Amino acid sequence: MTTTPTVPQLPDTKGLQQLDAAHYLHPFTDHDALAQKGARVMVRGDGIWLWDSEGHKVLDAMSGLWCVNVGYGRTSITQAVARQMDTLPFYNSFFNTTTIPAVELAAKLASIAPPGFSRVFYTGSGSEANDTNIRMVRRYWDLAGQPERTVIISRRNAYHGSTMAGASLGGMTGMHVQGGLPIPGIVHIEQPYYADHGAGMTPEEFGVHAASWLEERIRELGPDKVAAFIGEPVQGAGGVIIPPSTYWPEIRRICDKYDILLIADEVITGFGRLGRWFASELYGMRPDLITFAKGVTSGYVPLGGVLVGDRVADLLVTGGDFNHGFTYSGHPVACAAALENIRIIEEENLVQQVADDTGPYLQQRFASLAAHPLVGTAESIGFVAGLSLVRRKAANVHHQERFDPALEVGMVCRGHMFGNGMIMRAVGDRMIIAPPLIMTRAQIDEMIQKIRYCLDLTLADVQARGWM
Ligand code: PXG
Repeated sequence: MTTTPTVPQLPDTKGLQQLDAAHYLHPFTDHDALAQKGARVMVRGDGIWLWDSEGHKVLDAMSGLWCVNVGYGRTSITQAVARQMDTLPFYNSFFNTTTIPAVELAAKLASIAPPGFSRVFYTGSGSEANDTNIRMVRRYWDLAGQPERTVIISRRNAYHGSTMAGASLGGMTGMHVQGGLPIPGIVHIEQPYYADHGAGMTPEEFGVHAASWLEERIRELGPDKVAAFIGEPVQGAGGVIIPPSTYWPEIRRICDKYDILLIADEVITGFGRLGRWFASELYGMRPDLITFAKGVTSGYVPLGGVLVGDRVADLLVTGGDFNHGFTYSGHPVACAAALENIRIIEEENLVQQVADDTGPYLQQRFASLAAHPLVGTAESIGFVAGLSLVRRKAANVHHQERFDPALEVGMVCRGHMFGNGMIMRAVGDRMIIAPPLIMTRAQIDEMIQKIRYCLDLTLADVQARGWM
């Protein structure tokens, strides 16, 4: 008879790291550097906490990768998944068939989506969903009798995924230089980042100005060539870039003027992260299509898709076959996980809690970090937040002095965070978080305390290196 040990056995970290280095190609990773350090092995999660293979407890302020909205350890999701696996682990939605979870989730999504969205197309990820968007808007314009409308306009420093189309829609130069991207038919305008481009303007003036770059580009291309504009309501992977309040309404006005479709990529901002089911509602975007993934299942099982607004859907459903789809479109297990995840978000009132209580509290506490000698600005909206590390502070953001990017101060800061039980990401010199939506006020206090402590360590480190 075997006995259950009361203290869980720690796995063989060194052995796992060696196997990892020998066999596992990680996403976005310098493998030589990783092999020297050895990968950190995560073994368990509960609530907002993770434990690694050496027994360290870590506050996961990134919700995994912007996705574990309801936190770790939700046994009702694992049970829903197990039940569906036992009943019907897979069936497809091709050839005039469907499955119960796929239908029920589609109806549920229609009920929480903004007005004018009654249909969904499922994918396995956010990248596939954005590929779907390109195919769908081009199909739409074909059916609408304007097949020459093919160009999609996106923005620099946007992130829309890592497939050929996703990376092309994205505006990451580091991705474009590898593999001859972007693919044809995708062009980029500048991002609405006030600190970089708003000198001499108020944020509100800058929002309208940044939107005018879209109109300029439409006129250059010819409005009859442009199919759609795509943007994240708040840029996530680009460093939590929060646009001025005037930006999206002006973008919508321009899209209306030239009859261009608007795609809101809500892979990060959906499912309560900004205190609304979808951030488009917060910003008055009124998009035609909404990309989703991540928070739809809280990352427990992969799922993504496109919420299709009635303008596009009405033409698509009467236009004959749309020759597009994936083996795992509407995967019943993923849909079962999503249904239970959404049920939890509703039962625990998490969207409202972020909107009315913990979101404003995080905003106030996070803003207090701007007093730190190393921090230029610190801003948040809902449950995403970012701060800029600067060499010399100034009340006017455009008078602050930044660090030489080659010093990689953000990575130094990230090292102190990771080394002290705190997951806070670095994007250049911006330090960013996106905590699980279940985080309480007391946990926000604990997190801010950890961040401040690690900023102190970074400051001492940067001064010791003579960088400041
Ligand atoms: N759109 C947005 C807005 C995203 O943030 C995707 C699409 C692609 O989703 P998939 O499921 O294909 O990964 C994302 C993904 C980072 C980071 O470094 C962010 C993402 C993915 C990987 C890393 O912040 N976002």
